[in-house]
Formats: sequence, C-alpha cells, structure tokens
Amino acid sequence: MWTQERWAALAVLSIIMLLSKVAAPIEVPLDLKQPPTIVKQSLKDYIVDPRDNIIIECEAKGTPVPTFQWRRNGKFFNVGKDPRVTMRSRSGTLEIRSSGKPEDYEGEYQCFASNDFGMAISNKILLRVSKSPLWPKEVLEPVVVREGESLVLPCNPPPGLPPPETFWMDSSIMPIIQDKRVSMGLNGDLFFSNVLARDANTDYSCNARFEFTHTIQQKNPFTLKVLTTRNVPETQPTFLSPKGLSSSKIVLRGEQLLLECIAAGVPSPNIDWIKKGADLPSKKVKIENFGKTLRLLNVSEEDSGDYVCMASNKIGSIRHSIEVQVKAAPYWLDKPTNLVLAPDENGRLVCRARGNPKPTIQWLVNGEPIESSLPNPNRQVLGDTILFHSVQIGSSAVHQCNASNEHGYLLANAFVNILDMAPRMLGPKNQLIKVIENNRTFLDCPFFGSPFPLLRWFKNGLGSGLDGGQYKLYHNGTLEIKQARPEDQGTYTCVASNILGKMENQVRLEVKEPTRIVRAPEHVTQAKGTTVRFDCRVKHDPSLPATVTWLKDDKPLSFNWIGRFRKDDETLTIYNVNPEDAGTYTCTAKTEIDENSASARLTVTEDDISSASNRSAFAGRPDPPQDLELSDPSARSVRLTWVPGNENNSPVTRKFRNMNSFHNPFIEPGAPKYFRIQRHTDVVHLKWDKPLEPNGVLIGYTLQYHTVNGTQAGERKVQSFPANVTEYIMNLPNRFTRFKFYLAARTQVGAGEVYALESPHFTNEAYKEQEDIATQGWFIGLMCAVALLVLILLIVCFIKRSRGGKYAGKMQQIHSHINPGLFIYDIDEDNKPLQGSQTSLDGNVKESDDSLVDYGEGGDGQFNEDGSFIGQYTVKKDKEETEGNESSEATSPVNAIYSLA
Ligand SMILES: *[C@@H]1O[C@H](CO)[C@@H](O)[C@H](O)[C@H]1NC(C)=O
Ligand SMILES: *[C@@H]1O[C@H](CO)[C@@H](O)[C@H](O)[C@H]1NC(C)=O
Ligand SMILES: *[C@@H]1O[C@H](CO)[C@@H](O)[C@H](O)[C@H]1NC(C)=O
Ligand SMILES: *[C@@H]1O[C@H](CO)[C@@H](O)[C@H](O)[C@H]1NC(C)=O
Ligand SMILES: *[C@@H]1O[C@H](CO)[C@@H](O)[C@H](O)[C@H]1NC(C)=O
Ligand SMILES: *[C@@H]1O[C@H](CO)[C@@H](O)[C@H](O)[C@H]1NC(C)=O
Ligand SMILES: CC(=O)N[C@H]1CO[C@H](CO)[C@@H](O)[C@@H]1O
Repeated sequence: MWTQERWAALAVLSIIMLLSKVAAPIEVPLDLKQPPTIVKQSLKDYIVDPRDNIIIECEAKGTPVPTFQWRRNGKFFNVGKDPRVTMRSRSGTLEIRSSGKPEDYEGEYQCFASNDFGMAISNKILLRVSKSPLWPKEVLEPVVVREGESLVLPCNPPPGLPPPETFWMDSSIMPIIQDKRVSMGLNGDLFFSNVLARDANTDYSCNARFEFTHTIQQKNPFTLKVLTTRNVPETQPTFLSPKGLSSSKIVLRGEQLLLECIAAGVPSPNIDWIKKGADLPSKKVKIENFGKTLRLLNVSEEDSGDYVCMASNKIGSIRHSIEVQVKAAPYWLDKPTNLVLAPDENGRLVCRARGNPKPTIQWLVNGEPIESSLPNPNRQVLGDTILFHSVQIGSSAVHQCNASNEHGYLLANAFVNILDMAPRMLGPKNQLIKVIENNRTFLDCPFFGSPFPLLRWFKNGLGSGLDGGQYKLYHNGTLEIKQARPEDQGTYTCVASNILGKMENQVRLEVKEPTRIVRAPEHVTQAKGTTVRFDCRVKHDPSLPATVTWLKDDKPLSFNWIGRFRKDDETLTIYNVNPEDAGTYTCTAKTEIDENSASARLTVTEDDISSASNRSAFAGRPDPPQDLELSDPSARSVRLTWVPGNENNSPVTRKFRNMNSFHNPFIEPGAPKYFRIQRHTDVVHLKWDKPLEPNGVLIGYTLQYHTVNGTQAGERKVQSFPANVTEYIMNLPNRFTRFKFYLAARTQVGAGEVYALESPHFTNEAYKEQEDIATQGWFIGLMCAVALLVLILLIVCFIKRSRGGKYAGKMQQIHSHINPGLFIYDIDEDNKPLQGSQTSLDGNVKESDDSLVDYGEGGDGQFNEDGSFIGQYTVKKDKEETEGNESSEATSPVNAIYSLA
C-alpha cells in the first residue's frame, strides 16, 4: 500500500513535470560558459585499412575548450607514451601512424571530453583492422556427377573482415552464366538444380572480392565430369537449401531480410514465395536470383511471420516454411537534449527508447553511474526521466543516457547548464528579405537568454505580437508568413525579453511580382533550310532584373559559335535549320528569387519541297504549280517548266530550291553515297549509304558480284536488299578468293548509277583496320591471355618485391569491361612499398608473413601445377617512380585490356 507521503510526493513531482521545461534543442553561444558537447566521433563498429594511418575521431565543443582522454579496453590509454600515436590539438582525435602491426591497435576505444562544467563521453568505438586472407591451400579432385543429378560446388571463402563478396568464374576469368538452373546461393556456393552434359565444358572457380583492400582472390577451379545417360529421368523438386520442411530466422528492424530457397529437380523447378496470412509488401520486397531469393528492405515489426517458398516443376511441388522473427536494437522515441536553466528554475531530461527486447535505461552523470555520483537533492531520477527543481549555479553537468538491449545500445549526452543571462540577438541585424507574392517566407530571429526569453514579433512597430492566422511563430524565433501579400511588405521587429532585460532586431520584407512568361514558344514543324523563331516574352518585377536563357534538350545553347542561332529580347531565331536542330527548346527567365520556364518542340522535315506541298493544303500558302514538264530525263541535269499556282496573296519565294531532292518519276537514283568493304579473314563486310540523289522513293538495292582471278571473271551473282538495309556480310569460299562488287539503288524507275568496288587481297594489310581484327573472337582471346599473363607476371613480381610490405600502397580500382566482376588494381605512388622490396622476379627470398601462415603458403600470386592462378590481382601504376620508364611500358596490361574495349 502506498502511504500518504508517497502520494503527496508524487503529486509534487507531477506538478514539477508539468511546469518544467523540456528543452527544444538550443544552441548556447560559444562565448558563454558551457559543459562539453561531442560533435564528431568515429563509428561504433570501425574497420580500418591496415595500409593507412588509423584515425579515431572525437571532437567536442565547450567553454572553456574541453580536454580529452581516452580509454582502451576499459583502461586509461596513455597517448603520450606511444610514439606512434598523436592527439590532434584542440580535439581528441587520435592519429596512429601506420606500422607493421596495425592489429596491435585493435580494441574498444572510448573518448572523454571534459571542462570545468562536466564531462561528455563518446560511444565505445570497436576498432578492427580489415583482413583479406588467402584461400586455404587445397587440392580439388574432379567432381563426378551423373547427368540430371543436382550438384553444389562449395565456395567457403576465407573469413575476411569485412566478409568478401563472392562470385564464380571459369579459369579464363569469364563469369559463369547463371539462370534458373545454375546460380550462386547467399553463402557463395554454386547450386545446380540438375547437371547437363555441357556443364563439363567449363571449370568453376569461386572468387572472393575484398572491397576494403581492393583485392580479388581466386580459389582453385573445380573440374566437372558428367556421366551422360541415354535418358535423363524427370524428377520432382527437392530442396538443396534450406534443408527440411521448416526453419527460422531472426532479423533486426531496419536491416534487410534475405530468404533463400534453392531446389533440385528435372526440369529445373520454379520458386514462388508467399507470406502466410498476408500479402508480401510489394514495395519493400524484391524477388531476386531467378526467384530463389526474397529480399525485404528496411524490416519493421510487422514483417515478422511465416514465409513459405514453393518449388515446383511438372512432376510435383514441395514447400518450405521460414519463421521470421523481428527483433530491434534500441531506437529513439525521445532523445535527451541540452538544457539551459536559470537559477531556481525547474527542468527535465527525458530518455525514451524502444526496442525488442525492451531496452533498459541507465543514467550517468559526467560519465559515472548516477547511483554512485554525489547525491543531489535538486535532482530526481524516475526511470527514463530526470527531474531538476530549483537548480542552483554551480550544478551544471553532462548527463548520459544509455538505452541498451542484447542487440545494441544508444548513448546520448545532454548537459544541464545553469546560466543567468539577459536576452541577446544572434543573427545579422536589419536583414532584407525578398519574397514572391503569395509565397511562403520565413523571417529569422535567432536569440538567446536565460531564463529562456519570451519572443514577440511586431509589424511596423504596431500591435500585439504576431502569431496565429497567417503567421506562425517557431520556438527558435523564426516567424513564418504563409502567403506573402503586397500589404505584408514592411519592417518587422522581433523583441526578446526575460526578467534580466530586453533586446530587439529588425527584418525588412519586400513582396515582389512573380516572373512569368507571357508569350511562350510554340511547337513548330519547319522544312530544312528555313528560319525558325521561338517567342519568349517575360514579365517580371521591375525591381528584380531577369535574365533569359535558352536550353536545347536541357543543354545550354551557345550563341557565338555557328552564328545560326540568334537571341534577342523576346525571341530565339534559328537560321537555315537542319535536322540536327530538331529537339525541345526551353526558355528560362530567372531573377534572384524565382524563375519560370516554357518549352516547345522543333521538328525539321528533311525535304523542303515535300513539306511545302504538304503545307499547301493550308490556307494562305501558294497552291502547287501545275503543268509540270520535264525535258531530257536521262541527262544529269533537267530543265523544268511550270505554270505557277494561285499565290493566295503570298509571294512565291521558293519554288525548287534543291534540285537534288526533287522527286522525279523518270530518273533513276544516283549512286549510293558511299560503298565500303571491310575484309576480315573469312568474310567481307559491305557497307553503303543511300544515294544523295535518290530521285524518288528508294525501294531497295541490287548488288551484283563475281570472282576475279587475274583478268578472268567468274560467274555473276545477284542479290537484292530492301531500302532499309545498308550492309551485307558475305562469307568467302576461301580467304584468297577476290570479288568485284557492283551496287546500285533502285526506285520505281529501276536501278540507278552503279558503284563498283573490288575486294582487297587477303595479304593487303592496308585494308585490315585495327578494329576489324579486334572484333574477332580469337584475337580478343589471345590478347586477353597475353594481358593476363603479363598481369600475373607483374603481380608475382610485385608481391615478391614488396615482401614484408604486403599492404604497401593504397589501391585504386579500375573496372574492366571484360567482366564487371573483375577488378584490376593500381597502386598509388605516394605509398611506397616497405623495406625489403628489392627481391628480383625469380628471387628465392622467403620470409614468413605471420598473418598469412595458415593460408598463404604457395598461394601468394603464383601459378599452380594446373596453370591456374591463386593470389591477388595487383598491378603497378604506370608511373612507378622507383622503376623508371621501363616499368611504365611493362605495366601496360591495364591499357592493353582497355584497348580491347
Ligand atoms: C551501454 O550499456 C550497455 C549495457 O550495459 C553496455 O554494453 C555498453 O557498453 C554501454 N555503452 C556505453 C557507451 O557505455
Ligand atoms: C524504414 O521504415 C521506417 C518505418 O518502418 C521508416 O520510418 C524509415 O524511414 C525507413 N527507412 C528507410 C531507409 O527507408
Ligand atoms: C526555426 O525552426 C523552423 C521550424 O523548425 C525552421 O524552418 C527554421 O529554419 C528555423 N530557423 C533557424 C534560424 O534555424
Ligand atoms: C504533312 O502534314 C501532316 C499533318 O500536318 C504531317 O503529319 C506529315 O508528317 C506532313 N508530311 C510531310 C512530308 O511533311
Ligand atoms: C527492314 O524493314 C522490314 C519491314 O519493313 C523489317 O522487317 C526489317 O527488320 C527491316 N530491316 C532492318 C535492318 O531494319
Ligand atoms: C586462278 O586461276 C589459276 C589458273 O587459272 C588457278 O590455278 C587458281 O587456283 C585460281 N585461283 C583462284 C583463287 O580461283
Ligand atoms: C519558392 C517557392 O515557394 N515558390 C512558389 C511560389 O508560389 C508559386 C505559386 O503560388 C509556386 O508555384 C512556387 O513553387
């Protein structure tokens, strides 16, 4: 039973609760005395690159300037005693110079920032050095399976930090094509729902990509032997992963849920997913990996439940159910914030967090548990709340709240600063704010004082305080005007007052007319060679200068270079338009506070006459000429006579501007614009373009050809192509055969002028362009092999050279087009290899490399017996200063690979 006193005490506390202030975060000006506030710290889980200096951040502000201390693994860390460690001045940030043994510095670090008024503490920063160990040495026997059986090739990547990403390639570094039947699981293993005979054509190598150290390591490849059978029986699905009928999974709120089901069977099963008693949240769910993986982003409590995957093929189907439980590391409901109180005021700090399981709240004062701190009669801890009543000068302190459960913790620092301070203004004086009519605007008035001042706004020095209606006053002093009207223009005064005094500031508001485009450009269709005009007339506030710019297809238009574009006040003119001018033109009018834009499309017709005749259908345009007569139709030039049509009051300004494109129904087309032959080993590639003078509608092309042997001509062959075809690839009976080709375009009238060409000799190197060779598969293959070989030699060389300095150099990644999964690395010259780097290529120097003892031997960048390569893909940078120019030549494999692009 509760005694009367306790009820009374509770009543008093409730009153304090009501009267006390929960501070909206206020900045205390830095010239005023205040306890420390941590403003920057390293991540809780901090993984560093062993090749770099280690930097552990901790910065805090406060007045007086805070001093810093560190604890490592719970014990005082004497920074001054270790010559490798320095603390930055006016900061707690530690810099640890890179050393041979960065692992020595692994551990849990915590920073303490203190001054006369209290101590703030950082999170516990768990520092670990990233690791990319080599694959364990292993001998892989060939894998033998019967056709139609399922197969799992294990990857088991070495345990890196952070864990590597895995992918499968064959030993010639081509990716393994994945599909419904063959794919990689979440654990990196390669799953075959059923094996086909052709799977034996490839070998399979798992690769681990260590993002942090930018290295890729390749496991020895598996060789696959498939025992073929006459009839592969169809089988019903069985699960390869996960096993059994059901499993369970725990996932943390905010993280992603990954569920996977992979099944064996012939034919390859399909996988479908459902959630029992609910729909899958379509916005958050992604089905990946050919249906086998369900990825749910940003998990929340309601995502818990039973997920079922169903594997089915035409023989049958099976199900597996996964029970998903969502747990949660603590997350904030109310995070305590700094509190400024005047003497004798009341206040409270609130620390409320949610989580699953429910977090426990622990309070600390200046880094010490509140239970063991000096008793303070003006302070009362009630679970997630601390109440302060009648605080006194001298009792400033930093309070910490640690909300924790088994999945993590949240730590917040909040100071209580007891100050006596008349109001003061923090922002610039007499600001001018311009706003467009009817827009929202904010008038700022940052202020400070303790007790917290009352702030009021007045307009033109009149009336009571502005708030409500069309005004909104924020806690930080900002006044919002929801829709500025012309009559809102004027001078606004903000006044901050408390028992110690009063202070004011002014803001002048000017309300401007919006910038508008009163005549916007319009869509036009214009013939090639004509002049186009786009309008853009702008109206804007007379006191705000406006600039007008034009964009074509969202890129700025430049007016000086060709001279065909001209811009004046209200128009854009394009002279002599050509088809490339087609696009969307946007005019943008901009002032210092607003802008407006309008767009229109320009379509350019290829042929001025046809569009002229098209237009003639519209009123105001001249009618087409009549009684057209044509003389000497077979000659290259013609004479035309006609009777003009009705001009419709438009002067006839243009009749036949362009002879070339005049469609004459009696003349054959001209020769193709060009006709080219590219000779490859066993094929010729013919390419051409439509005639400059089609003289009508092209209906196709005729290609004739015959073999040539000395002066002897072989039998003529004929080939026809539709008008949209402008290339042809012909197989050669043998590489020494030569041909002569005759190409002509055809219209209704017949075949036109002939373009004749002879195919080059096979030995005539002049015709073999670089790109032709490069597109041939065998050549790419050869170049890849050569590049890879050089690469590997360099790596061997480099690894040997930089023994004892395996981490030397900061690497930079280059994506190779050959395979997006392949990285080629480049070493910065500013990080020189460490000592002992002069071992020659065939050097026998062997030093043990302690962190690699388990994995490294025989594996660091050498060829295996079977010719496969294990190790790190590493390439020196082109300009390696220690090696001089020679090595810059030798390192060109990077370029060689690029040149194949
Ligand atoms: C917060 O409390 C949890 C649980 O006691 C503890 O593991 C964690 O280290 C604490 N965090 C800090 C920064 O003290
Ligand atoms: C995750 O979901 C929560 C609500 O469940 C939402 O508040 C939060 O913004 C989401 N986070 C991301 C990154 O989408
Ligand atoms: C004051 O608070 C309002 C609303 O939170 C915000 O929009 C405004 O930017 C703040 N003003 C200043 C000066 O921070
Ligand atoms: C003729 O005008 C019509 C409609 O005005 C248009 O769709 C067509 O593309 C035009 N043809 C030519 C050749 O300009
Ligand atoms: C040419 O046009 C025909 C029919 O119009 C079409 O089937 C064919 O794919 C086109 N060929 C090319 C190379 O565009
Ligand atoms: C060209 O003619 C000679 C003699 O007639 C013959 O021996 C040779 O094989 C011919 N070459 C080709 C490529 O047909
Ligand atoms: C910056 C801004 O808020 N501009 C708005 C001004 O008001 C017009 C119409 O009232 C809006 O379209 C703008 O976005």
